[in-house]
Amino acid sequence: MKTVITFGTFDVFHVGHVRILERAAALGCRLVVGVSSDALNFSKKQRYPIYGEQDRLHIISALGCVSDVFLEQSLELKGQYIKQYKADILVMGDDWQGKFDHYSHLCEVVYLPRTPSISTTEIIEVVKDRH
Ligand code: C2G
Repeated sequence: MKTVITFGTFDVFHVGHVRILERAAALGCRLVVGVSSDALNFSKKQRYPIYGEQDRLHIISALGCVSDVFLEQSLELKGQYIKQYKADILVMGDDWQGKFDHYSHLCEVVYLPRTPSISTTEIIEVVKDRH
């Protein structure tokens, strides 16, 4: 009866995103997803996502493997979100390997391998090159 939590921007939703969500969901019985807000993205990457936060929330909440979604307003609030949603496991892709180990006093922290050869940044570059 474990609750799993994960975080991400999930901009220009692709198969790498769906695969990590499916694998995260398989670790428990309930998957909660924190979707990074537009403002959080701007502060991290100095650009806004292609899809706005309401559309990204809508896409993630429509997935069968996802039980609950919320907007992640700050990277520093992860501990609070873990407690609020009573998460037993925090899942992130291994591009974040080691970065969230300090939450291991609150829940188990698991890094899953990223799906190779696909990323939002590469998709944006391919689309740009075609124009
Ligand atoms: N991912 C993956 N395989 C890919 C691309 C992404 O498994 N080919 C995973 C990432 O490792 C991450 C999740 O999909 O766990 C979401 O990826 P991003 O949208 O790029 O998330 P990011 O901007 O890194 O935001 O609080 C942390 C941030 O919100 C994470």
